[in-house]
Amino acid sequence: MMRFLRPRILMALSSLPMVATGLDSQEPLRFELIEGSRLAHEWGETDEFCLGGGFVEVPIRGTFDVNLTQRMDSIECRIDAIDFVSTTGPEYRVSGKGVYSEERSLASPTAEPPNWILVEFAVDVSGMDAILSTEPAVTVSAFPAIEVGVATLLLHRRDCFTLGIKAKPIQEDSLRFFRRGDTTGDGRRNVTDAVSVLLYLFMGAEEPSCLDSTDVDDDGIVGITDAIYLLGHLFLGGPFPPLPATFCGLDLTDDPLGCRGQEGCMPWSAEE
Ligand SMILES: [Ca+2]
Ligand SMILES: [Ca+2]
Repeated sequence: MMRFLRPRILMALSSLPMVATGLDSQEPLRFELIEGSRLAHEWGETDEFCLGGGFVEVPIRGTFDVNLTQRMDSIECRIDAIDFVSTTGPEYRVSGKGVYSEERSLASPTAEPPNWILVEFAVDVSGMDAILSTEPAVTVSAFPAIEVGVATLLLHRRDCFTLGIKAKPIQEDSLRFFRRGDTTGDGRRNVTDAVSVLLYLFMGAEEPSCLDSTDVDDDGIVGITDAIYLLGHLFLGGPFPPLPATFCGLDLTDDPLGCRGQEGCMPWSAEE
């Protein structure tokens, strides 16, 4: 394959295009609650927690922002600007912020991801002065379709709240997880990906939806070196592309390239 490509590479060297378009990777993602999100309030008449009093569960709607930070072996999500309000029944408002992180060992990047995420919400329920916390860790369904159950006890009021939310990003294409080198976004890294880089650079092919994945050598520029790097890895025993490569992740380096996401590419998704 290298032999086949070399003449075209040489021909094209004199007109190396550089691509510098994309999205601001620091921009928070806005999520909205979807059907099924609820706030349950239970209270007690005696000194026993939440017993003998009442119970009301109300559907809620609202939004929150998530700032994603990926490190070498973890993804941290800072939740901010929580604004939930009940849609029927008693008026409850929930605001606050929180953080959760998901960790994975680089020693076994293709292992199943952990099924728990530690969540800490500090939430005020209007007039109730409540703090909701998920400590200890709670289980969370597949990220980023967040599904969290949060329970708390307010000892002095004998009140209990349970916050159950399901959320999705408002803009589906705002997710920017990718596998570096899988330029076609099909979950596999092979010669087709190298060819697609060349077709984009030299044959006027459509811009890939994720330029970060096309920047195989992670130098911040989409160029012919990216195709060469990938071919070297595939056929000459060259190194893996820089993270995220063997699983879906975020760009760890600051560059002007963007990524409009890759279908089915959630954090830690291993290669198919
Ligand atoms: Ca591919
Ligand atoms: Ca590059």
